[in-house]
Amino acid sequence: MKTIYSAIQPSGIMTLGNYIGAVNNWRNMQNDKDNKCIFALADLHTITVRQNPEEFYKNCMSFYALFQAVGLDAKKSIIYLQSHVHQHSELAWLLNCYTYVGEMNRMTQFKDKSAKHADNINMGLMDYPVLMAADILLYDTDLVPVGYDQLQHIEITRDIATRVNNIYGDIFKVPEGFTPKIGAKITSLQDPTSKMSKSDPNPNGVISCLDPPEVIVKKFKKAVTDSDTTIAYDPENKAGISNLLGILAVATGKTIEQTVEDCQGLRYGDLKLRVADSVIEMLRPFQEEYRRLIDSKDYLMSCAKEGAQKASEIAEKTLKRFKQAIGYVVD
Ligand code: AQP
Repeated sequence: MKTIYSAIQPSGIMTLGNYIGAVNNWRNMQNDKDNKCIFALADLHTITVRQNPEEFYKNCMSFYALFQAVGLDAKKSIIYLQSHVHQHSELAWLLNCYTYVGEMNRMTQFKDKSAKHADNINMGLMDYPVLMAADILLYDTDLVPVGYDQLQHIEITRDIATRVNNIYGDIFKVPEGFTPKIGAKITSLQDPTSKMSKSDPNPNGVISCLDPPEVIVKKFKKAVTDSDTTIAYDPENKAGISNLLGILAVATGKTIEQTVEDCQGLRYGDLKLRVADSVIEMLRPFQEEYRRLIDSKDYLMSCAKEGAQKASEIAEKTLKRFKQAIGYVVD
């Protein structure tokens, strides 16, 4: 049995990038009976960027409903809010003492986010990967499904775990990262060289999973492509078209090769409409289920509470093991 762990920040509305690069794969992994899956809302990570309290609360509830709407099932997987399981913060503190400032300074996301939020380069922003290492290591995780952007954080998690194990013996399982074949980097529709992000200030670059069909069509119609007319998958030289083909492949469940073949002879404008229609179809059942769930606050809260209890039982065992090894007086 493999333990799969992943998390997502409720830092806005779930994007098509999060859907394709993360939660859609999580659901597939959950449905493999050889996997034990644990999925979290990384709400402690989210405040590394300042949040408006009302919006933050709404986003947390919305993301928890989105998890269920996508098919993550509280009966099959553990699904919880990170802030409900105090062991994450405690292990992050301990791991801080086994992590070097130089390592954190080199993290690409820290550099990017420091540039984006120059007025709020807080310690949490720098410490983000250590909290992420704590998330993963608490559950003796084998595999962490992530997009390309998070692979560096998996590497540092492995480094920290190995460092601790070299000092104290077998404390942590050293996890592997896992990226999907297609969709590990869905890019902005307005800047196809950068990742589609929840916090992108340009709304036309981002498809929100809750966008209504007419908005999805409008955004795809405006997608930046190139001045060529050939339909080919070549992320380096034809980033915009390749992004559209990747999205279409996932939305239709076909391979990239098959998708490219199917689209030969289409004009760019027609390709954009085809992608929009497929995305609308892919998201339709998910959006309907979301609308059904979002008003069932008591139900969502009871699932979240149950998830946190299950997570906490596992997390406590790992934390205790590590504290004992360090020499803490543990009851
Ligand atoms: N564009 C993307 N393509 C593929 N995968 C993506 N992921 C995020 N964007 C894309 C994957 O989604 C998971 C959760 O990400 P996150 O919300 O925890 O953090 P993030 O990567 O910082 O996401 P955003 O949308 O860019 O958030 P903001 O704008 O708040 O920083 C991860 O597995 C990630 O790889």
